Amino acid sequence: YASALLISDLHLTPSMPLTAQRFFDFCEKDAPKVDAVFILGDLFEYWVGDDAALHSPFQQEVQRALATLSTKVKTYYLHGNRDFLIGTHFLSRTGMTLMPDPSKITLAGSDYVLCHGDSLCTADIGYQVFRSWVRKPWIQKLFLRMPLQWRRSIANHLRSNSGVKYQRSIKSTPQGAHAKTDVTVAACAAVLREQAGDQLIHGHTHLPAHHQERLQDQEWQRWVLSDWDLDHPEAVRPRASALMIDQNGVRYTDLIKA
Ligand code: OKV
Ligand code: MN
Repeated sequence: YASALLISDLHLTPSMPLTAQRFFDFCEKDAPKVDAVFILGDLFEYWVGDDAALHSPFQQEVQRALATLSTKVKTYYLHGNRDFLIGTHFLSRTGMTLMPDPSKITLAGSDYVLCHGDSLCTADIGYQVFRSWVRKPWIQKLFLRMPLQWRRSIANHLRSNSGVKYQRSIKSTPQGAHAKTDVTVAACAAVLREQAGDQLIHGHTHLPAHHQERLQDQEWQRWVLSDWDLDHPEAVRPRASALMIDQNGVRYTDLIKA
């Protein structure tokens, strides 16, 4: 593709209407200007199965926006740590193509390795244990066979527990909340070596920045995507940006000003 927009971590939920509205505008106005759109996970705040979307007017609305967008540009999605249960039904209803995490793609003549980013946070042992369980296919099959109300209730329990843990880790980490939950240099080096790449793009950490990094004789560039939050302007400056890749290279585009 000659031009592409990459986004992640919108964490869409009906309780964040301004963020959702910015996404609908993105689908209508920003995204149709490029050849391909890549959603690198955590499009939704939670996902307990494609069948739940049938009962949610909000998820239906997001589905419709993506389906319309997919008729205009190529749309790709890879799983995040929250919406990893998005399955073939939702994908086919939106017209998005599922990419494995990680994936290497060529954009405007350069190769980029794309992933959500949670698999790179190898210092967060607690999360990696959680991840290794919920990503097991047999565990997912069991979960998806449960009645929808059970799944919602398990999800609500896990979500409220993880909030408590996250608040504690902020208080107990002197060098900042992100020390343990950021990606590690070793994990980035490993995924780039496996994929034979030297340009990495991911989300998840909500720390948008361009990094030039090295480990021994390996050197690479890394771009971190921003999360989206237009619904808490007093707590944190409203933010939403995308990464634009075209013949001019890679750049962040602020979707608040735009
Ligand atoms: C997603 C996270 C909640 C982090 C549960 C098996 C289990 C799937 C699930 C339930 C939760 C996704 C699907 C959600 C991510 C949280 C809290 C913390 C750190 C099982 C398979 F447990 F029954 F075996 N889940 N949901 N978290 O609400 O979207 O990533 S979720
Ligand atoms: Mn994430």
